[in-house]
Amino acid sequence: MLGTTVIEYLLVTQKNNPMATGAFTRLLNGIIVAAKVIQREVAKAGLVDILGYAGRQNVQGEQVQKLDDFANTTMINRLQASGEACVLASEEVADLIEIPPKFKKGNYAVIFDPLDGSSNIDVNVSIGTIFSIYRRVTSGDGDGTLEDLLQPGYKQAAAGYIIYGSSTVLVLSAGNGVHGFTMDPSLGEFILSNENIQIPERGKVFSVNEGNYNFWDDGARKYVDYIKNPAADHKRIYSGRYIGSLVADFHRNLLQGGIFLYPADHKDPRKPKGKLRLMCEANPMSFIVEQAGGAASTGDQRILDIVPEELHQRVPLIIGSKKDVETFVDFHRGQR
Ligand code: AHM
Ligand code: MG
Repeated sequence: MLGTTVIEYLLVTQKNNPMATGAFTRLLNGIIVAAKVIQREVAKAGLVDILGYAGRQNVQGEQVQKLDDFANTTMINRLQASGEACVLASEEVADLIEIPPKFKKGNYAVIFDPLDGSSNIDVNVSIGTIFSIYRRVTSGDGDGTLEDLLQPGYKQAAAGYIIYGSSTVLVLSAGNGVHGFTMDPSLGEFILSNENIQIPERGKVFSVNEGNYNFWDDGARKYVDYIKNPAADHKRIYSGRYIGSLVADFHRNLLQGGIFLYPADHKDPRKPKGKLRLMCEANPMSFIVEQAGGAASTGDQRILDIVPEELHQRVPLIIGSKKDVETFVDFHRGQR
């Protein structure tokens, strides 16, 4: 029997919401269509040498775009055309992105990372699209502003990601749990596959770039030493699993339990707060993990409480099973 498609699921779950007007579903549909288009191109990525190099012409005489540029343009075009967004922002674009006058402006502000982990494309490792959705806070039905985007993460109306892996999976939360939908390639539809995902309270996996060990603060170093010490009081043997692609590392830990860390390091003085971006990476993942019963922290503060100051600010990210994140925080505060 054919399962429930993501749009059917959204329509059913919103049926009892008196505020539901279909606007959110139309916005989400824009992202879903973009994801299908990006997925199709990702699947062909290895053929780029045959079909043509980025920035050159392919055999049909068309200009070949780099895959991350293509993903960015696709997300922008579909969201602008949805008629439900008032302003957009992307990891790939320095300033906010307006909605052209020919399109209706809606009540949502969306910020996204069109193709996260794109340095992994050439080696066939899973990559993903991450998105974060806010309700507009400026009044009227004109252009949205930075104010609509720079809201703390706990105010997100919804967040999600699409992982282009051995299958393509959409993971979504609109504040009522976390649900996974797997693409059936023969239908081109995302079908409900993981309803109400709950992350285990404690995991057995830690995901971190240990190459940065000598650049971390004491707390992060001591935590990683502790987790690797079989004689420590956790009485577990943790496995190290680091793909180096946030969506892939996060997705595995969400389903199986574990902790992902990108702590602050002093490797690059221009990035004193680690590598990952608050608005388009940390916030959406933190919204999802909390909805699944997990936690996300900088070590000092809950990620979702941070009041953003700029679109592209970076933040240390410690995210995953609740008890594992709590233990990290204890080490970070010098309480262990
Ligand atoms: P990107 O947005 O430039 O692709 O960088 C983000 C990626 C994440 O997917 C991943 O968690 C991280 O960078 C890995 O960084 P590192 O190679 O420093 O371990
Ligand atoms: Mg990214």
